[in-house]
Amino acid sequence: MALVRHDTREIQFKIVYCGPAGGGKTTNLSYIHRRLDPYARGELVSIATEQNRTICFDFLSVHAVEVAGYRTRFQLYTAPGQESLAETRRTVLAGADGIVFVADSTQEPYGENLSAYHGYRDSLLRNNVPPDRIPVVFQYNKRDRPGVTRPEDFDEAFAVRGPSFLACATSGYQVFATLDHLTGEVLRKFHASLRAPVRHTMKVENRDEKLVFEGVN
Ligand SMILES: Nc1nc2c(ncn2[C@@H]2O[C@H](COP(=O)(O)OP(=O)(O)OP(=O)(O)O)[C@@H](O)[C@H]2O)c(=O)[nH]1
Ligand SMILES: [Mg+2]
Repeated sequence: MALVRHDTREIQFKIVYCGPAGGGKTTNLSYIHRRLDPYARGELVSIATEQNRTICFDFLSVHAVEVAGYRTRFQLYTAPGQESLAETRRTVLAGADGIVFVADSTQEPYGENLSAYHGYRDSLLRNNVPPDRIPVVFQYNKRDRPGVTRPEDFDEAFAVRGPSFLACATSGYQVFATLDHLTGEVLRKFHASLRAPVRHTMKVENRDEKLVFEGVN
């Protein structure tokens, strides 16, 4: 749920990256952190084991342009993918405004990918949030690997209605495109709730790939 702070004139949105363990959620956030100028983001906080498996969450705050005189900030989290961490996942998902679902293209669609899909939806339900009310974008990651799952098979398994993104998080391919799409959906939903018109585009500038929103009114 968007947090509007009238004292600091700031609107915060929470985005949670979900998906199977080892699918590339942390790698998405690391890339975003690496490519954004420090003025446009905070530090990347990761709570992980020595093997870099997320045991609690990763967190990165990203600044965007003003909306109606308010600064906007996207708080990016990853929820841990490991099966045993369902309770932690539910806590991380509390108050989410949008979901990036990172599927592992080296795995078949109906195994761990599908159980991770049901896992995040169950967690939302247990937080009393109908999963279909929250904007979600699907990213099929690790497309650089051989013998990957066909996108159509993922689309069918997850009953995807909107666009899905074929990505390689290690090189950054489609990482910002995925986030751009979701933040657009989140802002549109927020403005619809205010009943105000909005035109949104997120511009990836030059090679620095700064996160900038344009034309939001
Ligand atoms: N080849 C390839 N490897 C990737 C890609 N994205 C991530 N990886 C690798 O996959 C492994 C797991 O990535 P993570 O980002 O830690 O996965 P995660 O989803 O955060 O996993 P959990 O924290 O356990 O839920 C790492 O060794 C990454 O370098 C990709 O696009 N291509
Ligand atoms: Mg991780």
